[in-house]
Amino acid sequence: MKGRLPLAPRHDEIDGVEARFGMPRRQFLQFCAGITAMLGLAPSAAGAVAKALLQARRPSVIWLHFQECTGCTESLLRAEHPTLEKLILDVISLDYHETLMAAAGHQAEAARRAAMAANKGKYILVVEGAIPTGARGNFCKIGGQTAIDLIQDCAPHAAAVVAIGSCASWGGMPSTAPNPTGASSVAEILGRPVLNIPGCPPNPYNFLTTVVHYLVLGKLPELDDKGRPKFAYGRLIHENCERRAHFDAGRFALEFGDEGHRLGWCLYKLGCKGPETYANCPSILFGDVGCGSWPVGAGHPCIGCVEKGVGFTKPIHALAELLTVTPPTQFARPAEEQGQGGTLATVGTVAAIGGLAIGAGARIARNLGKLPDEPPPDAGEAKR
Ligand code: FSX
Ligand code: SF4
Ligand code: F3S
Repeated sequence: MKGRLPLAPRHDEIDGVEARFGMPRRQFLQFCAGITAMLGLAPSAAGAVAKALLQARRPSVIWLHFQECTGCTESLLRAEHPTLEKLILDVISLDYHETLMAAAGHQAEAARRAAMAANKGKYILVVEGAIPTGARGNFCKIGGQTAIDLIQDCAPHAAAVVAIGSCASWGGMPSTAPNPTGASSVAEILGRPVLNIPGCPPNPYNFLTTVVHYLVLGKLPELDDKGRPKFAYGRLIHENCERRAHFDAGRFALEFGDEGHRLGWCLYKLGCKGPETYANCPSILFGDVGCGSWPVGAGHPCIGCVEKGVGFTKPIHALAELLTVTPPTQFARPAEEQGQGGTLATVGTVAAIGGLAIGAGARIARNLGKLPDEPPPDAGEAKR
């Protein structure tokens, strides 16, 4: 089905949806409409999304760890809905992950080889962490193989290679000057582009939405010239920031704790790298705790952790390059309550992944119920 949307499901295919996903058929179709919007598809593609989710392929995923802090995995584990466990059980088959698997030593290595052999050409290879190239790669060895050898073993037979986190995407923190280990990105080791999901750590929903795109459309999302999904890294943080109106009005915090800082003014003069960093942090937020849960929202300048040449490269309090000075035509609201546990966007992703996930049904339905063309929530919903 690569590149082509499947047809909408037949009535009899949807009939079992309540038993399978624990939600009425109408809610399921609402979920699919939300997912379709998240993926940037035309509303008419919602039927195709429904069909793809019902078919529920579970691609094998092999997840390698190298030079990093395991924050990428931790951020997925802290994604409240769905939890990584649900992601594993419902949508992907996580066949090798050193942090999470029970197996160890030779058993673990055997599990990786078995998964690769059984899913040759079909598995998704996810790499977390940079790859040390100094000392002939000997700074990082797992099961007797260097990180370089492991990547070169696993990548050729993968359907897709995903570099998760800034370390794997472009070297990240381990590559900070003077980069004593020669920390390099996955793309540099393979000598070809891969799909990058940078961030230190990356927002878990950007990974989850990428997986959903792959499941629904049978291909990876459209990428920018740095290999990043455009749905997540297509706009400057500065264009979506809730403090942008202060920037344009010339109202800046000049010191941590000064009046401007306490009043929530722009952090540009404290070194905020939002004007030269492309990411959706202000839109999808972190940790599912609602309004303000992103670095700038918490009062700290963005350090450009996702952006090669900015994060871990420029001094944190150096002024950012202004890639655009044109004010946006619409400003983000200075503060926006996001409801209990996530934006509509994140909820759309939740629907996509775990449609599926126990307990997500009511929450997603409630949020989709806020769409303008939906009927008002019933009394039971309104009380929640
Ligand atoms: Fe850590 Fe991942 Fe940063 Fe790197 O995230 S959060 S050091 S991007 O590879 O574990
Ligand atoms: Fe927001 Fe930073 Fe831009 Fe100021 S400089 S508007 S704090 S992104
Ligand atoms: Fe990183 Fe800046 Fe987003 S520091 S998490 S890119 S706001």
